Amino acid sequence: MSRLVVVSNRVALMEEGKQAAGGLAVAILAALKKTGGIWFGWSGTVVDGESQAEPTKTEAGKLTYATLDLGRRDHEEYYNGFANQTLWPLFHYRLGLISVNRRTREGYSRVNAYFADKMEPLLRPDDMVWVHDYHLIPFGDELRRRGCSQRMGFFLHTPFPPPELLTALPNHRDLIRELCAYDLVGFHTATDLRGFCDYIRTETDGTVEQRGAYGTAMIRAFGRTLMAKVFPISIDTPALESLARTAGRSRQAERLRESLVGRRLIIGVDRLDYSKGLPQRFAAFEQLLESYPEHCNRVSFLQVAPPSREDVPEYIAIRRELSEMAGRINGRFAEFDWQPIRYLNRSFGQRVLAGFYRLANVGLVTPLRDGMNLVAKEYVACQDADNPGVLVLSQFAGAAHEMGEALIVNPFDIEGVGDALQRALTMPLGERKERHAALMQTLRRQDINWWRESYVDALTRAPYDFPVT
Ligand code: ADQ
Repeated sequence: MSRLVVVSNRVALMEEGKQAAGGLAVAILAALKKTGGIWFGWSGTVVDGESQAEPTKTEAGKLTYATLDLGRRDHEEYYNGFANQTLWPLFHYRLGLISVNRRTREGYSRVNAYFADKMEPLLRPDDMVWVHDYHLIPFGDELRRRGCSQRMGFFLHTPFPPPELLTALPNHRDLIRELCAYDLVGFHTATDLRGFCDYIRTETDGTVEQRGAYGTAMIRAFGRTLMAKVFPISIDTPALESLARTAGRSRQAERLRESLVGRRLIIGVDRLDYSKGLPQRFAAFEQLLESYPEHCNRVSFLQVAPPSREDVPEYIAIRRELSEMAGRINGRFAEFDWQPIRYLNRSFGQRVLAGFYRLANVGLVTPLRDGMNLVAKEYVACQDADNPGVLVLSQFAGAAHEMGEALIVNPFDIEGVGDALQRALTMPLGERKERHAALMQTLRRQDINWWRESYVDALTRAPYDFPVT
């Protein structure tokens, strides 16, 4: 069995025996523990001056964590700059928010080359390399330039936009050429895969051969052959189901229940990010109270939104906008004993969140564009099957491709989302159970282990040998 080498922008460094932070980290650790290997990437620390000269290695059984501190300039140009102010908005279809400049693109290339320099001596000839996300698109190409011929796969956690949007990026061909250095490129949905294939067809002289009815393509471009395939990421369904059964009785969940004094609860949980559609969501809740005043003083909306990427101006702006909106809507509708929106800029542990999800009658997940959205899946897995809540889900979340039994909404249609909330709050038990059971069937069949195994299996056989699905 080949050793696995995982490369991601951030490494979730875990002490032996401690639980990893998120589902993805757990899945990656499970894969690494099986095959042995390395998890390589940024430590999360920014230092004055140059980036760290040699990686810090931490051994944990068969697994080695290799991390690097980034110098301030590298962090600013690679991470805050090109990754988060150019690629993130571009990949989320937000051309109006992209900032384009040569300095940050050079910084992005420089840091990817630096990572490759530090990774290359750690690689063995029969290793398999699995690179994650938009920060590291050029990483595989940089390794190839250093003579590495190992099997290399890439997985994109964000959407992949259609070529009409992607071509707004100067030198977009360079980025896609770099992406084609991998043997396998994975996407969350068929829409993302189509964006990539359309780009190859329209912007290069490469070819695309669709394999099977859905989800797999053989790409020949830039002198290489690679496989592109859909792997919808998921959650650790059984673990969350069992966690939620007891988490509903945790101290925090009890406090939340008591504070509601019999009122219904709508919940939203997101990183504070403009892709998550939070202003539209607040407006939709306001619309619910306006159009269906019977919910005034009967429903509370809990929105948990820990700040992220606080150095980026657009994130400062959206934080201000949301605080103002929450204040205005609460000022308009609140009673002396009822606050319509409970807006919290903090994060909670998985157990507490699971308890909150279980208490909530409605899970409101309305990104304007999202690669997958794991919160949608977590909310469903945490419900009580005998009395489940209803998921209201944006059609623009990758999760909507697999979760058609949710109430699917257009997040830009504020009145439509308001009506969907009304429908969710008044849905009969029989319909709620039916929808929940159907959603759970998918979540049990395609959980995070299925995702990881499908990817690693495909990478083992990429690019030529893959089954017709
Ligand atoms: P994110 O944009 O971060 O991920 P998401 O898929 O919802 O979005 O994952 C967020 C994770 O963080 C969830 O597991 C959630 O429970 C947790 N989380 C969110 N808010 C929290 C809070 N307040 N406290 C504690 N935990 C919180 C990116 C892409 C997504 C894609 C994932 C995985 O943008 O589209 O689904 O990667 O590929």
